[in-house]
Amino acid sequence: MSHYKSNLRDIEFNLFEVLGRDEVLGTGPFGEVDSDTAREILAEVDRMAREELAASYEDSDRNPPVFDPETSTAPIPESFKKSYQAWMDSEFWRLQIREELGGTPAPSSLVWALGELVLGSNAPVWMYGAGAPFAGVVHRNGNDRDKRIAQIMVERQWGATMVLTEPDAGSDVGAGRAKATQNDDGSWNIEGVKRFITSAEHDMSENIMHLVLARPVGVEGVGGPGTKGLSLFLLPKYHFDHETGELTGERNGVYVTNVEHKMGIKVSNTCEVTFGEKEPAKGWLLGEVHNGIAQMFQVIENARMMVGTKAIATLSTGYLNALEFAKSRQQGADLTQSGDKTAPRVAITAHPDVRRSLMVQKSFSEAMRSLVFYTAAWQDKIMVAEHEGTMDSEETKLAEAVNDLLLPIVKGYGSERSWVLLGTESLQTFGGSGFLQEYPIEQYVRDAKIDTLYEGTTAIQGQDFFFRKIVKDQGKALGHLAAEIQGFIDSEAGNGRLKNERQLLATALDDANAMVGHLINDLMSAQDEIRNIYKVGLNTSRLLMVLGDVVCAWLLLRGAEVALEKLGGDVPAKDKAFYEGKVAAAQFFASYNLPKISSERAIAEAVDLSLMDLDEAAF
Ligand code: ST9
Ligand code: FAD
Repeated sequence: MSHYKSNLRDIEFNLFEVLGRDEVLGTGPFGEVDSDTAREILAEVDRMAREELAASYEDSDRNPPVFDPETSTAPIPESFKKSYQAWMDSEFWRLQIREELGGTPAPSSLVWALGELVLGSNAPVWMYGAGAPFAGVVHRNGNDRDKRIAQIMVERQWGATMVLTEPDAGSDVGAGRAKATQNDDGSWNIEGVKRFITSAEHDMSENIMHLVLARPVGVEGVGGPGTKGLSLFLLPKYHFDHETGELTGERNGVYVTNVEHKMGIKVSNTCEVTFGEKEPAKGWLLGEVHNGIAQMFQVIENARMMVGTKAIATLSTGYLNALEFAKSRQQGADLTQSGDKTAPRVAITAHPDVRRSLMVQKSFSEAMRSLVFYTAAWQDKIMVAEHEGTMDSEETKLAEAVNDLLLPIVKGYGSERSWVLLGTESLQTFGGSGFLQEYPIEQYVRDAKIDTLYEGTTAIQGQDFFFRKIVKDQGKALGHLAAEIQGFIDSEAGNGRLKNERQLLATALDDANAMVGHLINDLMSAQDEIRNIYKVGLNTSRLLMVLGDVVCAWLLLRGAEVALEKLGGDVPAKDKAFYEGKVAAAQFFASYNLPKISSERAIAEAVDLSLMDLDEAAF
């Protein structure tokens, strides 16, 4: 039986009933993927996720790859290879890339819907299979040489990696010391050690292309301190003919020198990579321009979306597993009959606290699914604009800014809420059984923890959210989002049925706006008293979580509005239960979470410098 329980009905509800993706499917850049095709693809990937992709989830955790220092290899277990091959053979990964690279462009919203299914069933399949979208970044930023390399990467289905982190440069990427020296033929030699590099070694493709950040030396005007002094180099594991793609048989001096032993996602090789120790590690400067951090952020933005989607997908399957267990587990009598020792035993779904827990799981997983698809719908706009050549329009700039604003919520809020709830609610629903390896939940908890760490920890997401996405943007994207939420509050949405919830949302939005104002005041006051910036730093993660709650509540309530409209007409019994569930989840989420935001505001406003004044010895 599959560990993975998908929620295709809710995915389709978001895509088609709430976000109206029929409008973009089959049009403009997405001419080849119309709504019917999209539904067929979703159905097939849903099946594949539950069957072939999920099949190796447990085995590849219990029998993970083992690093052999003699050969610098870490072969992937056969069970996982089959899942990976099923995904690659399906060719659906081509929906992520442009036609010049052999792709069939599909809207981002559809891609992340497929992403949810793959990431929820076996996330490393998606990660190992990301060579083609990596090639997309090479193609977009490359010169003619690089564009051909990108084509080869796709044609030959090579793996790819993003190589930023070093032992002393994690969150602080700009502290990286790996250096690049130019050769006479224009290529570069890289020297240094990188740490924690995903997919840097495996035996599922003939070659692996590493996208490496390193600091050029000896060239005037480049290679300065910090992230801006980093350039992006393409380094293959094996050298190849740049025209035909054939491997020359010559090994490049990029070697994996260790594979980490991890808490979760064990089949995803996390590697130490040493450059230029045995033989020169030779690479090429992407696009022949020194613009490494900006180029790498094109990868990072996609990967942050991926991490948030992975976390949320895991919470969703965690919830559905917990729900199935709860329906069949009999324990105790109904609370109304607790005085009667002979009363019949009931399924635990009858107990109020279990119901509360199940609805917490349902409402958060559905809210955050809406968050992913809503964000992706903004990405659809950007793709359409690229196709139409309207990237400079005000509308597109707004779409880019709103997408940027939402990304740290998807990644930071999505991963924090998912990882915590998987432990405190999904696993808890199973009682002691949840602690056992007989059920998938303990692996979910282990596999989801990483989502709050890589691609920028939650602290980094909070800072990115406030300093870059709100302050640097001068509040434009946030203002737009707040106006959309206000419009919903002021509407008659829900025909009286959502009045109370719209009121709760109004108070929460006021509190969130006040918090933003408070942080901005603290930031301004730092111009006179620099230590006041600490007050901002004490509140950025809090602000991220608060805005996450507000946006999620709003998105669930929008879904509830649609569900209520449907319930007003003729609906089949199965759909009736689904729509009633949508309304219940939205109402629960609003009443369970939104009132807490006033307290968060009070806490934020009360923050002072006492914590920063405290001697470290007192901790
Ligand atoms: C990692 C990988 O953890 C984990 C999983 C791997 C799985 C791989 C497979 C799947 C991936 C699939 C991807 C396929 C690709 C598909 C693409 C398809 C389209 N947004 O604020 P400043 C830039 S990897 C955009 O001064 P500091 C910007 O250029 C390791 N750009 O920062 C900016 O210049 P300007 C992940 C941004 O103080 C410049 O950076 N590691 C953004 O110098 C400097 O900005 C991390 O994530 C942004 N949000 O450096 C590190 N932010 O301002 C986390 C910055 O002129 N640490 N830029 O525009 C940070 O993010 C730090 O805040 C820092 C600070 C390093 C940026
Ligand atoms: P540190 O940066 O040392 O952070 C330690 C703690 O301090 C964290 O809680 C952090 O939030 C906090 N902190 C640090 N700086 C600040 C600050 N300025 N303000 C507030 N708090 C701060 N990297 C790659 O380049 N490529 C990969 O493919 C890749 N894959 C990975 C896979 C796995 C399984 C893991 C574990 C890591 C991977 N990484 C990868 C690295 C990952 O991105 C880093 O681990 C992450 O960015 C954090 O860096 P760090 O571990 O050095 O922690």
